[in-house]
Amino acid sequence: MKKLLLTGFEPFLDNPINPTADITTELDGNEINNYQIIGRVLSVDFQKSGTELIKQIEKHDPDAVVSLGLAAGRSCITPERIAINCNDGPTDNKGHQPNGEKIFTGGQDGYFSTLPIAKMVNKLQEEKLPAKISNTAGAYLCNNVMYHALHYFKQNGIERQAGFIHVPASHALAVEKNMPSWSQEDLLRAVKIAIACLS
Ligand code: PCA
Repeated sequence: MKKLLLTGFEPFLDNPINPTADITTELDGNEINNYQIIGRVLSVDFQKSGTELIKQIEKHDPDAVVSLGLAAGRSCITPERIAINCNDGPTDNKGHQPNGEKIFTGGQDGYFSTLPIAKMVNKLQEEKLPAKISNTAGAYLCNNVMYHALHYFKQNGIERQAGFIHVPASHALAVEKNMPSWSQEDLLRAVKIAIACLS
């Protein structure tokens, strides 16, 4: 049995719910596609999130790492193509305001996802779930943890499937915010389909 580290995030900014935390918690301990899932919820904290992820990678030595995050306002499931060496965006949950600084001084500018992102999109569409590849994960914590994982594997000469998938708001989150939303059940189904695409 292979191991998959699946991460989500705690709520942040004006989002009192983060559907990725529930997906991750729900799938923890499940088996999909011959992967034993280790589900963990990460902080939204520029000082901590990346380190939390790397600690879990070092602890479990997973065969694949799939990180999930909320992209409030997006209408599709969006596997991310690239992570960039930059922290920017609004204040995090600890009040830290990034200002375009590098995540790792001397780190390469970007890393491409090593997840089968095209296969994931095709499979989701086949299952009638809207999906498309995203060419930017932004520069906030989602980009930050994606960069951390890919940088870690590259620095250590390890070839692993690793990357990030942004998901839309759940109905529970969107109900007062006038934004596109999915049922939590469909979000969960989409993540299971994406996991089934891992080799
Ligand atoms: N989404 C944010 C950070 C946490 C989350 O779920 C992002 O897109 O960077």
